Amino acid sequence: MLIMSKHLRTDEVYVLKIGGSVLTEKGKERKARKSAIKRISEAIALALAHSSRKNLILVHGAGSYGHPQAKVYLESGEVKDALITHESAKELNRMVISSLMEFGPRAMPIHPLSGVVSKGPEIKYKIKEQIELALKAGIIPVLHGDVILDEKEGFRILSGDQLVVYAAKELKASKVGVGTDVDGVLNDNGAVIRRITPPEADKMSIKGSEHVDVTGGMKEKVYLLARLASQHNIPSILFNASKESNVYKFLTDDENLFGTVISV
Ligand code: IP8
Repeated sequence: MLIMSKHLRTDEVYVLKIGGSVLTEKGKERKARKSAIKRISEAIALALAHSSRKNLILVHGAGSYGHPQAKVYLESGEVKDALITHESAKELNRMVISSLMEFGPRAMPIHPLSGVVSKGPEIKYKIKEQIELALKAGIIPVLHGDVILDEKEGFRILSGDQLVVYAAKELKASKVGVGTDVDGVLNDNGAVIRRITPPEADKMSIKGSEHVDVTGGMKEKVYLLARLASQHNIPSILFNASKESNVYKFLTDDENLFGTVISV
């Protein structure tokens, strides 16, 4: 656990997303995996302490605290259902933050509903300064998949993956990690593809999730991360955050972290 990379630089910005399938039971409604939340918070605390890494932006998915509720909203179009989705996603966010604080790191929420809007095809993010100032103050900003106000349609869904791409781009991240409950992107034989370049990503057929997933699952992740690599030269790694020590490995630049790297 204490082995650190020789190349570690502490001023770089890392963006880490933990998927809702890791933090919650996705087949149920509002069911958290408390032990996973605790394990990941502890891994983050240890990695930050061991590496003196300062700039971590954490994003989490909504899992069973967002997808079933968002599906209800998308079917009903009722404002009430959109707000229930938001409240529910916030509940998971609160659990993540409390758990992090118990292990030491200071963490604060940034709720997309309060700082991101959608206008036509464009998403307008007004959260850059909050993220920057939080990092400057030594606080981990914790963002999450949410509903956001839309100019025409009332609300729309903003995924944690979109937030990852935004934050990585705006804060010039040097590394992005996306932890899910699988070992990486799988090929048709179920084996992990170790590296995907943007042109390869465009040609791939990727299987979807077996649970309710209103934001596109693995396919959308690969698409978004491939664009992050091709347009901004920011590499990412998709790895299994349900496995002990992978989050720690990501944050401490352990070269043995197994997963799918998406890079140019
Ligand atoms: O879990 C989804 O975010 P994701 C957000 O990152 C909602 O895909 C509200 C379903």
